Amino acid sequence: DKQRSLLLESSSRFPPPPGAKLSYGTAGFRADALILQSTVFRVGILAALRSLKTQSVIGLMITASHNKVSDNGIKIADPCGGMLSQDWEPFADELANAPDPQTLLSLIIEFAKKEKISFDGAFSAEILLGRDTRPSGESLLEAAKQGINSIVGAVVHDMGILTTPQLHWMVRARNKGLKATEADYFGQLLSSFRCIMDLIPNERKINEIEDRLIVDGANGVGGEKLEAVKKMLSGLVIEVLNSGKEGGILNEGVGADFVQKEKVVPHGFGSNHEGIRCASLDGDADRLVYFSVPSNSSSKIDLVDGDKILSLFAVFIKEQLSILEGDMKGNNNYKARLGVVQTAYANGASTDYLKHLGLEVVFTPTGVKYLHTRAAQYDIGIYFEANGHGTILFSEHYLSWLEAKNNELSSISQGSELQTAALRLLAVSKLINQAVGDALSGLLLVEAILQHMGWSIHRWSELYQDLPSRQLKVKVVDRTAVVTANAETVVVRPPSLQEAINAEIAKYTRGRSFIRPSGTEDVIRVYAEASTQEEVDNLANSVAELVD
Ligand code: 16G
Ligand code: ZN
Repeated sequence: DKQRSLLLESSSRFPPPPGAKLSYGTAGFRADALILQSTVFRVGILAALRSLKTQSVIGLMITASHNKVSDNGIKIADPCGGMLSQDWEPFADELANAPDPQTLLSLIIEFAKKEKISFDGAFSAEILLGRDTRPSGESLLEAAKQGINSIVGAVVHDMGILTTPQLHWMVRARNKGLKATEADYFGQLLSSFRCIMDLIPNERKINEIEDRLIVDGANGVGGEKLEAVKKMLSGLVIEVLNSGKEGGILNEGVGADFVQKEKVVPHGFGSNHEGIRCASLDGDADRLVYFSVPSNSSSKIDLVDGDKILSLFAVFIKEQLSILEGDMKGNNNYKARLGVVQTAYANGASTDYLKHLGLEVVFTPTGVKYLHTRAAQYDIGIYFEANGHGTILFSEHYLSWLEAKNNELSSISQGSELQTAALRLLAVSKLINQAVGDALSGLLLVEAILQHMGWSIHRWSELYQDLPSRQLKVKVVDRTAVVTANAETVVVRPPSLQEAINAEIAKYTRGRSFIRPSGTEDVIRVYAEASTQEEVDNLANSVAELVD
């Protein structure tokens, strides 16, 4: 029939690269852009199928995040704005690796049957497409469109150049029946930011805080979008460096991944920025870290990573909850379940600090899909990876309670501390992206909270002292030989490797170390922590030797 011949005809125009084996991985397909045409075309088909299956709008983002500019990648945003449901990943792999159009067609037919996807035209697939600033994005976007259009009746909206979180936000908004343009996104961020700023208690307004922020845009889409936000913003002065307009190369010596891993200033920053609050975004603006340049410094920075952003958010949320729950007037009372989600990469000092605040801290494996799912189990779930990806999730149930509480309070005690706390929490839920970690919304929330607390970046950084840590990677032939458990903290295969690691750890004060297979590269990653830099370097090296 028509559908079959359309699929056969269009896929013959996108032959897969010979010899390449692609895998959907932690965050979609990622590879050298030159070999991605066929993969992106096929993910276009997949997205249309996903839309038919869920009867919802689906997102497709073309980006390779913090990887080099010659790479690219593609990932799917599910109806709620989150990552593609994991049970579809194996099908994504099969599609990408099908050797010829006929095999591809059979896979699709078989899968559609299994998933009870109907092509009767009662519902038309609808896809939102976005891409980052990579030059290869333009032709890959075309390939994605052709993939989508090979499903009869599918509708595609090219949303242009976007940050990854913007695209996820739009998908979520569309499926909630809300307005979902970029202007709507900016509008929501700016009004909720303004709301938190306007609710800062007067006595806190005399503060030590410098109102200037300098942001490293990684020469990517985040810098570009921040320039747009900046123009509409009051109460905060932002200067964007590495916006991409000065001709710098995407992610090269710049960006959140570079800054967090190397702990040195990004290109374009130096001694003239001593003591000033600085932030860095990654290439698609879903990661955010802060830093400051100490005086005297070589190029070393004082890093304020995802763990510390998480801690700042937790302190603020907790403050609002204790105001709100400390003196419950009226009869509609409820105690929020607040939870914090980290990975094994979280600095041990951050976990201690959070537990000390009385918070429930849980761990998941690396990768947004795991953290996000876990955080969604709380009324308010805060998750962050040390690398700066994270957000705060509010349950629908809690938000309706909060709305009702706010209405009740506004009639009995308009403008009270209690009502103000409710309003702040509601504003946070609108400012911080509910679909995925978002550097732009995260940055505005950090800025609003620092102003609220009257804290400088130094005060913030001193919440706790990071334990010295070290990350190494070991190239291996087969990374799947290493299998871990307990949120990647224990090696279960090869046998007895964990005992050997334990024996090394036991030699150090506050020693901690784990290994895990990377989800994005052919390497085993090693992480270690100990009380001094010298000790931690030794620990990391000896654990790496055990892997080799
Ligand atoms: C991906 C993940 C990120 C994770 C990183 C780990 C998403 C959207 N991104 O970039 O969360 O930290 O992979 O990489 O899930 P690795 O497995 O190579 O260490
Ligand atoms: Zn990213």
